[in-house]
Amino acid sequence: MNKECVLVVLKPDVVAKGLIGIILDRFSGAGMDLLAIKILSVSQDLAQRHYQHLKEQRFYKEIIKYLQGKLHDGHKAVALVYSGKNVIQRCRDIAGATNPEDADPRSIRGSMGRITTEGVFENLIHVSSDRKEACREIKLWFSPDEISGDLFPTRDEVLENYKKKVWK
Ligand code: IDP
Ligand code: MG
Repeated sequence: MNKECVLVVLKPDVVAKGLIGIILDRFSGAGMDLLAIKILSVSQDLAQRHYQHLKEQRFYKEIIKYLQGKLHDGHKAVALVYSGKNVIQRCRDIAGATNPEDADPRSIRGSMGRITTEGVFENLIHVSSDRKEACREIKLWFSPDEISGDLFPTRDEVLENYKKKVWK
């Protein structure tokens, strides 16, 4: 299979529990290229757009809160882009099944995830499901200048009256 890319998000429970290092270690040993990484507060708009296809699910409201850090003291999330051969399936294998109780016990979700008493799958990480979703999600979470290399085509846009924070 050709080279592909994937969005991985460490959800706010990872940051709250101090597990960033141990989880990134599972990926860094797997020989993939890290193209982008950032820590961010996930807005409601980003969370809703990310999970737009799950709008009808009974757990939708909870996962929107979960991704925003509202279940974990407002903690941030960490977003990453990896590229490599067959990287989507490899990252999904490292993550494990959606339900932490069904996940391989050696996977991230199987070894560190939990189901809350409210029924939320606190499964620690998001991994894109296929190439199309990976492309949509990477463009949603990152701007072109946050990613090293030319992953997708870009165009130049001149913005007038554009307000931006700069260093004092
Ligand atoms: P995935 O993250 O393994 O791709 P999706 O079906 O895309 O799974 O669901 C997105 C997220 O919604 C999951 O990671 C999990 O946090 C949550 N979720 C999925 N199914 C359930 C469920 O049956 N109960 C509670 N939460 C769920
Ligand atoms: Mg999914």
